[in-house]
Amino acid sequence: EGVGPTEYTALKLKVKEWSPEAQNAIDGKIAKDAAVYFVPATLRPETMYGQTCCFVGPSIKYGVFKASDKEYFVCTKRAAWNMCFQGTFFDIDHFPRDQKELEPVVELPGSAFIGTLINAPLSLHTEGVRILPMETVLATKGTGVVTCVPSDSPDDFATVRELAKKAEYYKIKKEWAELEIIPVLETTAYGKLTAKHLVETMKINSPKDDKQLAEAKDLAYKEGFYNGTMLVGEFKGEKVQEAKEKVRQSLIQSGDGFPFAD
Ligand code: A2H
Repeated sequence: EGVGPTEYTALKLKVKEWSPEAQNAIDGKIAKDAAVYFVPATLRPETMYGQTCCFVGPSIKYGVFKASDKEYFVCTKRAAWNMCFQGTFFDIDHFPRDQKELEPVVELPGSAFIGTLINAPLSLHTEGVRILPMETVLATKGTGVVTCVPSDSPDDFATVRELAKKAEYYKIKKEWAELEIIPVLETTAYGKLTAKHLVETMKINSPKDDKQLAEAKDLAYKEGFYNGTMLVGEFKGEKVQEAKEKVRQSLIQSGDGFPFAD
């Protein structure tokens, strides 16, 4: 961050079952044999084994964009525009000259997607995970979609804890926010559930404690990267420093992910 673009890994989370509101809006607008994906951007590809849900900003506007003949992506228009220049949308009918010309087949606020069931690549929750709301998602960063790894991201841990506590208020089923938190990597300082450890010991009470969460995020990132060892997956037993790029390449190779610069 700071100098030059951020090199993210974008992940393709395939829709298995739409929320009723999204289903209504999308009916008849997408070919029956096409797949639709939510595409979160992450800096921690090595943690994707621990995904338990995927966040959207409830009041952020999202588009469903045609990426190729058989594939549509859900993200912000800003991100779709960037993808046009990064070779990701390889089969668009019209190359747009500006963001106005880039037309989604459907446009909806994040709130419409809440409850949608998706398949998260590498996640040990193979039964699928849900789209859930996160108030602190920024429309101006990444793709506007954030995959949730509560074992290693303090923001994600604080958010799922809040969602489970106030499920009714957030209009979600409690169990959607209570999928088991899976240990993905172990660090010397914080053990197997880094985010839980930091949020609890730093007494972070809410996803809106942004100062403390920024500090926790920094600690988690550094400790994970320099002193982390993988507990699961293809690179189990390897140092995070080595596994990080290997998981990224593996995701890109399998077609479950692609590079995304912001
Ligand atoms: B990371 P940076 Cl396990 N709004 O992925 C808010 N947050 C966003 C976002 C947006 N529009 N787009 C991406 N992000 C999150 C995993 C992860 C992440 C872990 C631990 C830390 C972590 C699972 N969530 O991020 O500001 C995404 O969450 C802390 C570095 O560009 C993305 O990586 O540095 C990260 O923020 C990008 O943050």
